Amino acid sequence: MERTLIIAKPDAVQRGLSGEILRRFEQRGLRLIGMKFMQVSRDLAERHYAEHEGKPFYNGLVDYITSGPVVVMAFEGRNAIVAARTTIGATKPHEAAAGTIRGDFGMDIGRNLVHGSDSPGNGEREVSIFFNEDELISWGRDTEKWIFE
Ligand code: D4T
Repeated sequence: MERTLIIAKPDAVQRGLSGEILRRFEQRGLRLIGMKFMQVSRDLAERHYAEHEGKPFYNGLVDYITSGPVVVMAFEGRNAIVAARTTIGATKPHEAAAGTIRGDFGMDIGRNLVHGSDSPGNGEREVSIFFNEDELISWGRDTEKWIFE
């Protein structure tokens, strides 16, 4: 079982796409275990993007994620990391396949709409920095057997 942190970034919220983004992951079959609308602080952004510190785009990345409210979602499921990343599409939206979120709604790497954890380890780490354990709900989905064999 994997966990992934999904963020509908400030541009997605500003453009009224947070519901569309949630819909795509739900419809894919990922199980929602936590969600909140929040303003990311600089400190939280720096912890989230720690692996990019020192890269030329790091400051822009922190400025972007803190530039307005976001919708943060945690999903759980078998192969959740790869499933979420294929739903999101390539990092550069102008190269992302049509049918992915970035391929359908984005044009610019600095406005790539959505974040998804890139490994099971980062999924656990990121979910735990954005959510307290008591904000996550472990629940049984009645349709589970129609989604996973
Ligand atoms: P996130 O982490 O936002 O889901 O994006 P990706 O997983 O698709 O991409 P990433 O980790 O390689 O990069 C994180 C973030 O940095 C921005 N970025 C990246 C940028 O502005 N310029 C760049 O050259 C790169 C490589 C975009 C996504």
